[in-house]
Amino acid sequence: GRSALRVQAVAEAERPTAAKSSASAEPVTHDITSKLKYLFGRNGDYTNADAYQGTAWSVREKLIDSFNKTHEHWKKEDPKFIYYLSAEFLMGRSLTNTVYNLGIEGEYGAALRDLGYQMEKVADAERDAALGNGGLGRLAACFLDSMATLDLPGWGYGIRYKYGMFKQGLKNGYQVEMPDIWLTKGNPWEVKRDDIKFEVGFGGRVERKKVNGKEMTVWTPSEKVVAQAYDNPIPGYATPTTSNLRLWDAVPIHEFDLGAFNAGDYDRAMLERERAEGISAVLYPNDSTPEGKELRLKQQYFFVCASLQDVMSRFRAVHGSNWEALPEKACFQLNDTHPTIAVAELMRLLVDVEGLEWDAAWTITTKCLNYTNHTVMPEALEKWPVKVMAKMLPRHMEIIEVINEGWTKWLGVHLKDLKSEERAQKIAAMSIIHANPWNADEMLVNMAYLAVVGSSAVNGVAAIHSNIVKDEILNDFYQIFPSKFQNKTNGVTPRRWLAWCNPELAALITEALGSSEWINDTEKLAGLRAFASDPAFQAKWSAVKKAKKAKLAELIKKIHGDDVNQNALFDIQIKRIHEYKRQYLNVLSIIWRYKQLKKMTPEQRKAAVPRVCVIGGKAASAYDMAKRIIRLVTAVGDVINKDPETKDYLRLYFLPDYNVSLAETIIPAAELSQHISTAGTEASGTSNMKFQMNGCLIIGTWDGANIEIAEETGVENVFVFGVRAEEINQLRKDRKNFKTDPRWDELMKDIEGGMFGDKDYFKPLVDSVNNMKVGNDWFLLANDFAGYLAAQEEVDATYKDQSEWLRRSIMYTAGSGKFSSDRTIREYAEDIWHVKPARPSA
Ligand code: H53
Repeated sequence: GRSALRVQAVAEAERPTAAKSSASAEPVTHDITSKLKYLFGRNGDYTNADAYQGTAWSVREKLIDSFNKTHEHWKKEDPKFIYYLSAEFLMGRSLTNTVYNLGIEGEYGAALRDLGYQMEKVADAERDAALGNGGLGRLAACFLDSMATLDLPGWGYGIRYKYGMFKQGLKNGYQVEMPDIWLTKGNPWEVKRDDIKFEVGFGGRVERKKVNGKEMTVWTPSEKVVAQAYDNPIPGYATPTTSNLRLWDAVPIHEFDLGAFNAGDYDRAMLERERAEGISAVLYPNDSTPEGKELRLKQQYFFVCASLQDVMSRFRAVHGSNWEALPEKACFQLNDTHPTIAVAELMRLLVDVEGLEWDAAWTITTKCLNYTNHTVMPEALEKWPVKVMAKMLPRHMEIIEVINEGWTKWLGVHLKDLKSEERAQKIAAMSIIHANPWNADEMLVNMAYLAVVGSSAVNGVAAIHSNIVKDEILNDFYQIFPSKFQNKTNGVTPRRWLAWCNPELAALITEALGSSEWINDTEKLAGLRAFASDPAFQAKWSAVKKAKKAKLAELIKKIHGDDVNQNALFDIQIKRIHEYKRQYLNVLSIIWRYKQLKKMTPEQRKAAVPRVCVIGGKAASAYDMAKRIIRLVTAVGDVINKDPETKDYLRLYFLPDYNVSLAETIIPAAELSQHISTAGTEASGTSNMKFQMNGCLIIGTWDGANIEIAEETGVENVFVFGVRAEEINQLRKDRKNFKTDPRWDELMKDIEGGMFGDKDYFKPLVDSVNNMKVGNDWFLLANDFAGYLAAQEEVDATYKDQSEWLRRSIMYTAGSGKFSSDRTIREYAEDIWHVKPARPSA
């Protein structure tokens, strides 16, 4: 059965020798070995990687049982579904999450022990499913976990990339990128649906024709591919519900172009295959910056087209062509602008294929769709050239033109009280199709505008961000549709990001609170506040942190060969490398710390708080500045980690190939984490929430979800510094009048002068922030530098008082209840989706 998880079991599973009833483990042991025998032809003498395969293929069957039960139930009940359309799902590993969510970790842990293995090591053999870049993709994965846990009928829809996020290596301290070949050993977590395939077309021509006496538009694509479905079951926690992530693989229409093959034109026959497979081949490695590549638009249309057809075909099977009722049975969440072509595609399917009148189709479309904006940077919103769209999706371009005509006409009426010139300006500013501001000859389709016009609800992802969306980015639209705009502060799943990645802390929390109910009711974590100042509890809390630090130290040793001081403050910044996230500012403060240590006498140094600084994150392959920042981190690390005078007090390590599973090791070990984006630039951030849950103190700016985290934790417990979002426009304008701190000037000279070598390579980095003219230092590092150093001093002072530090640490976890994605998903379900739980019987 699927019992509610007892954290006691988690703690027990951790102990390698804990003798649990092997009677219950025996059938599982047998199942694992027979999987190895009959699926892989193996007989004994297994590696951890083998044990992983056997275990995963065995667990898969339990997962599918649960999946089938859930979907039988949903089929019978026919509830309204939410479909989460996302170009990215950053799932990470599945084994641990699956056994814990299904409540079968006890049996499987025991079975593996009987076979002589440890679950943790076996789980470590799994490759991450890295079908996403960063925050946006991981958010989608957390949302799936919460939707299933809350029994909400809902699926994710996306692309089954053959190559996910690239693997990052370091060569002489520079980033190198390697392909993520993640499917070579098979994927036990997916089910290929040979019966679920849809055609997706591109290019070609559009004609008006009489079909059965009715004037219709017929699109004849010049190129077609098939979208092949793969289902990835998503187990909820402490519920029989297992939902689904359906990913599409692009395959050729004809296995071979037989005509060409018979004529001996082998190359041409293979071309179709290559072209089709190219669509789902690789994830674009960009995070929060658009990649205006045609293939990217093709990917977007590919998965949206297949997903909409799939939903409509299931609807048709039950409700026939009663499309007016579609919004009562289905709604879609557009995760950023990436799936926005859905607005035009749903119109096309309803009007051209199903024969509905335009206005009826428009009502249905706008009722079904909702849009989440995830970025404040206007240049990061997708805009596709009309030329590209018209060539690749000629019918969609027409539809968008008609939508825009109707929209601008409606605006004209709505704004009739404005003076005609002003009205014309407003309409031009809100037109979905507009000229490229940098190239007046080029017309663009603004995908965010299309999404807003085509949706019922538009939301931002943290309070400050939603306000910026309303007041700046989409202000014109907000003026017209104030009630469309909402906030849904992001969240993370407390299963993966606390209970499963930190079972020791989970066990302690459960012991203190007297139950493990907090795992799906995180508001209960507030009960920890009562223990925050209790010395005995602090001692236990600290012991867990120490154990997790030891694990991270082991990892650093494995990667860099160095032993680090485990009593040092573990100071972490892990996220995509981006100028707005300001890893550079972090490095500058580390250099400053190093220089201070160098000036001290050995006695003075002994009084300093030792730190182990860790930075990790990938740079988009074409993002030159980000790559230089990585090199600066490694170069500074090379100098300070070897310096015999200071190396006991300060280290800096770059951990390559930061991904979900690495985060699961790093976050529980962190004591201080850095979220130091320029105020008003990070839409939300979600790793900040994961650190908070794990009792890690935050040094951060007044930005994104940091603000709400500080409010929940007590602002006085957070190291806040820096300018406020309202100030940045003015500060940017005043750039040339800004007087830099003398310490800043010194650091710039150090880097420029070659203190860390590679001075030519670092020159553009120095120039990007150090030349006090308008436009330089766009992210205001110089403005925040002094405040940041002061906040760092406060960190040191607080760390010296361990009981105060531990009190704060407990207060962080206690204040993290709001940041469960269960809360976020409940809000989406109630305020936007209007979907209700539908739990199958156990
Ligand atoms: O989305 C996260 C936010 C984070 C934001 C991130 C994001 C991407 O990862 C990619 C594209 C994009 O527009 C935004 O940068 O602040 O927490 C989830 O909402």
